[in-house]
Amino acid sequence: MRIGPPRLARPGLMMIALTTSFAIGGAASAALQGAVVTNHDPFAHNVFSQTPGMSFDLRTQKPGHSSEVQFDNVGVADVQCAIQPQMRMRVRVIPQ
Ligand SMILES: [Cu+2]
Repeated sequence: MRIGPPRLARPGLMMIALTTSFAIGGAASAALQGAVVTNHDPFAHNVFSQTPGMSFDLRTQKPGHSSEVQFDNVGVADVQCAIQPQMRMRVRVIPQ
């Protein structure tokens, strides 16, 4: 798993917006290439996954900040926020 600042959006790159919709649990699909996670809330988030083979930790993301996660494996990652544990979602990583 590689994490870094987002580069230019490109085809196959999933955009995940952190908003209250994340809080009710949801699912998203990301191409194997990865996803850009942007915090659209007025407070911080810390999104992570401990799913084996797909784990990552974006650490504290302030409002308006974006990070890119690049996945090395296909599968389903259980994603959660360390600051608001009720925020959960699943990201299905598919071959591009
Ligand atoms: Cu959060």
